[in-house]
Amino acid sequence: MSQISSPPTASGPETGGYDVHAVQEKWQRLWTESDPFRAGGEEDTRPRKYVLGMFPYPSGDMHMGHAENYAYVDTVARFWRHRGYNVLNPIGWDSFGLPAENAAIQRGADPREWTYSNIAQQKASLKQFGTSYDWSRVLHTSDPDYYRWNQWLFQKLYERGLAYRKDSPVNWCPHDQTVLANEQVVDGRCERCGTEVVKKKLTQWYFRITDYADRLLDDLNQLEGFWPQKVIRMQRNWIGRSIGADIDFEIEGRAEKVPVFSTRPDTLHGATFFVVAPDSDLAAELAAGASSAVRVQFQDYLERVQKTTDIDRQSSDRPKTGVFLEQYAINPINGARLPIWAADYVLADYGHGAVMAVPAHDQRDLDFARAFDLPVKIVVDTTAPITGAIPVIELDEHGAPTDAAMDAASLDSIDPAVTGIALVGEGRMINSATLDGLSIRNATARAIEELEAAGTGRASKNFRLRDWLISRQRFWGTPIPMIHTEDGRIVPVPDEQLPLMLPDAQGLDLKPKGTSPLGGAAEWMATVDPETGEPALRDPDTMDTFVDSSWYFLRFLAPGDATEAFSPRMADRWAPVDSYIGGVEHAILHLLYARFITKVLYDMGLIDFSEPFSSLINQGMVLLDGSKMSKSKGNLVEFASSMVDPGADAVRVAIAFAGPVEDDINWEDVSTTGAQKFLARAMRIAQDVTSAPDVVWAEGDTALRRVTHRLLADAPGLVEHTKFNVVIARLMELVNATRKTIDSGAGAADPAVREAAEVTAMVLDLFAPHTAEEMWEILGYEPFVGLVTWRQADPTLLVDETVTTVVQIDGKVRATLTVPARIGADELEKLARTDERIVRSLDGREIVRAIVRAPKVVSFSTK
Ligand code: ANZ
Repeated sequence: MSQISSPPTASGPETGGYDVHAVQEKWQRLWTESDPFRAGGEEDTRPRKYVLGMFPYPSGDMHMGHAENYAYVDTVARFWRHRGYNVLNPIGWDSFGLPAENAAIQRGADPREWTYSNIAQQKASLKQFGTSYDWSRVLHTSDPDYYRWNQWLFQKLYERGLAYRKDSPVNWCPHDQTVLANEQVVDGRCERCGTEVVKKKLTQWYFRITDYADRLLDDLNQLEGFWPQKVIRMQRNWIGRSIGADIDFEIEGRAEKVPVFSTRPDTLHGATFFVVAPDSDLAAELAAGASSAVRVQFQDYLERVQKTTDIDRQSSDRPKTGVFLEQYAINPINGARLPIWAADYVLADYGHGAVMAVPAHDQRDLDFARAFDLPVKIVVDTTAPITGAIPVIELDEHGAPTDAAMDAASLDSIDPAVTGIALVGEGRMINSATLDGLSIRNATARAIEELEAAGTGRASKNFRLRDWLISRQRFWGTPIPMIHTEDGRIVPVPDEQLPLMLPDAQGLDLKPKGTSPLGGAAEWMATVDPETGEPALRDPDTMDTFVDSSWYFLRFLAPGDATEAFSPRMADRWAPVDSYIGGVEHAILHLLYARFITKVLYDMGLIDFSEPFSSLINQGMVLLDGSKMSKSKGNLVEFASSMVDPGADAVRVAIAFAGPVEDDINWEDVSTTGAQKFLARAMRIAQDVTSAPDVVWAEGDTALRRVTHRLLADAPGLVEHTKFNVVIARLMELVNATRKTIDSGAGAADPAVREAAEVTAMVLDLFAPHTAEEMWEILGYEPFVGLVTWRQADPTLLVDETVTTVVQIDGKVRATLTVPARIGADELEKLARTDERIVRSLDGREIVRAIVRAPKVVSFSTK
């Protein structure tokens, strides 16, 4: 028996003399020296798996939330290696972006130095954690040889008409002094700093992601079952496809018609007023034609609206506000004159920024109508859905039902004007001329037909998804590779001049001020028009870092490649990513952008798949004091320091054991002490084994062998379903069973003990690789256990030893028997017939038929 002779270390007596830090150091050194986890090259014929964790920001404050992510990624990567796959598991840094830049400004440092020193620190922590990355493929998005290809991508999108510039109201963070994408506005506030976001009109670069809206939505079907349902639902909602019609309204005294988008063209006869977004061009034009009092009122209102977030504007519990613009729209279907209002519940950048208001059947319109005493006209009888009489309602001069009519009709009890509740349910059309009597669905189709025939409308669809605003007025990002010529053209920087590198940050004022700091780099800004040679200016903006992360998984396939962004041949070999692992906070933005760019690359013929991530795992958050760990909240356990005392393996085991992957973990509840004890127990088992290595597997059917082989058989399914906590519980069970066998008669020489110890080491490698490697060596093998192929479970050891048999007489259960699982039918029938309870129940009756389904059921029929 080999025993560690050194005295217990600082880790405490519970570790039983297992010097975790020495073991950790040793294996990290050996891994660095022999690089065993590098992905196999072209000669490698094993099947391939691409396992990827969402790459980190080098913001300098990695905490247990990060640790959790890297632990899980490593478990998955190690698992597939054991399963005989050639695994690609790379790591890189998403190293451009606001957090690094803001931190750099606060500390008066160069964002470059600050970023790269954080990367070095994070790299060291990840190595300390025992992660099995392919370290030969590290990339940083802030390296010119990476962002050069962002510039290439931008120009490819530009060539395809998918990158364009537009003047538009954008979300503006007054604190960070930068534009934010819709996705970066959370509850009306800047995702980064929490400042309330305002609207500002600016000329910006956009990617035309809306061209891909249908495909981004439809292709989610392919991901069903492979991505978390919640993420698929969030993506669907975000894209938000609405089917309906565009309907053209004439406006009195105005030449051009105004289209509105409606999902309910069937309710066209129920429109009683017309609403425009106060911040739309149309509203300004209409207000200009109103009386001076209204013009002043409108201007006041507009100023207030501009300070209100879209979220607040759409919230239903806010009182409705608006201004009557003293103008009228004409309903194309019946010529009704509809007063035009400006109201903030209509948004300028959805649909056409104007709506036909149908208060009887739309809650927002009803709230507004009730606030300003506008008529409500019911056009769907929801009391008589599909069958029943169709009441005809008498209308007053405003087109609203008369009181008498309302009293007479069965609708009076649910009149929205009285109840305040819009009628949104199924029903039959009324008060709608040619549509009367139709169901909503048929009326919708008929209304669209009529509008199309009259040339005043057409079927259409709308998306909630907006084009992707990609320009940022910040320094630390990819310079946009475009040139603004003196005569107003915008042309790409010639390819041979790429990468267009960032200038030195020295001497530049990086503080946010609404224009890009690059604009202040006079020398850098000055260039020439590539066509005429005349002086020209560079574009001073940089790209949103979501551009960087939209395709990085392809760059890992050949990160040093100086001739192309990625190798289509390598993409063919490795991509798409088989298993993508990261936080649910990226459920919308990052995943949507990566899906979009993947589809563009597919359309360019560069790749033959159109979804980047075949399966997605979202881990839960790590909480401390009830909320997500974060530096600003001061509830942080630092990644690096968490490992100092218990060692990396104990932290990893404690995390994986804390609960299901997708659940949040309360760090207060996580015990590294328990994990330390468990690892020390496992280690002691390896030390206690006395039989020689490489003996054939143990033989016979023993309790210990059953536990060992159950683990071998079950762990793959458990890992694939990310039930890591269950695997650890099963490992603990195995370690305990082994200890019991060692301490009992058979003792440490029992081959079943060696077998159990070897399986423990191999499975433990998924969570505690240093301990596992050390055990493997103690058991007499060459490194690395990380490369050992999964052993096959012996099927004869997997069947339950006993099972329960149900015995029925004439369909009624009369007894249950505990029988050997492999019992034969004849033997089982004999047991059942002679069972005391059965004999008693039969009470002398004759059995005419016996059906035996061994080992579960015996069924007797009597006369
Ligand atoms: C008339 C109508 C009657 C409507 C009815 C609904 C119910 P989703 O489903 O979100 O696409 N709408 C159109 N443009 C708008 C804008 N810029 N701001 C606010 N609301 C706008 O919603 C589409 C519906 O929202 C459209 O259908 C329109 O109101 C309104 F019984 O038209 B509907």
